[in-house]
Amino acid sequence: MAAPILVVAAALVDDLTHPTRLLAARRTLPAALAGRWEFPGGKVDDGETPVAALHRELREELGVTAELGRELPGPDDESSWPLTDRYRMRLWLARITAGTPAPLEDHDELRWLPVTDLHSVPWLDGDVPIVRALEAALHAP
Ligand code: 9L3
Ligand code: MG
Repeated sequence: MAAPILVVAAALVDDLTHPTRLLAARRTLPAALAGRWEFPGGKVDDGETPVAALHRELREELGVTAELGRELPGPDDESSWPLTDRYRMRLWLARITAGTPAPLEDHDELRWLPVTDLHSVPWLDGDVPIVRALEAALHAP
């Protein structure tokens, strides 16, 4: 089978050093994923770097510009997280530097979740382990 496609996403927080809130986005498609919540982002295009793809996705999906913080490394090659047979994902902490996030594409709701209450929405199955790792990373001294 072909190598999994790389997806990039952002853990958008209010403050990179002392985060108190995280932006979650509710998907509208495909039908199997509609209504589930995710870290906003998407597929890296051919010839595009992962970081450039993430900035593009944040502009297209939310209408924002962001500065990236550290990456939350996953267990796969190139520090990615397994999502499904078809997709793997890399995730960076990020903070909005311009724009007010709006659900412009592929989402119908955005919500700032307290970092102490990240499980109050139904995350995509693939994002759940990443949410857990993020919680651990944020609570680490
Ligand atoms: N996906 C999972 N978690 C995420 C993101 C951004 C994406 N946080 C999955 C859903 C899709 C695939 O990756 O099956 C491609 O994402 P998109 O390009 O449809 O956003
Ligand atoms: Mg997307």
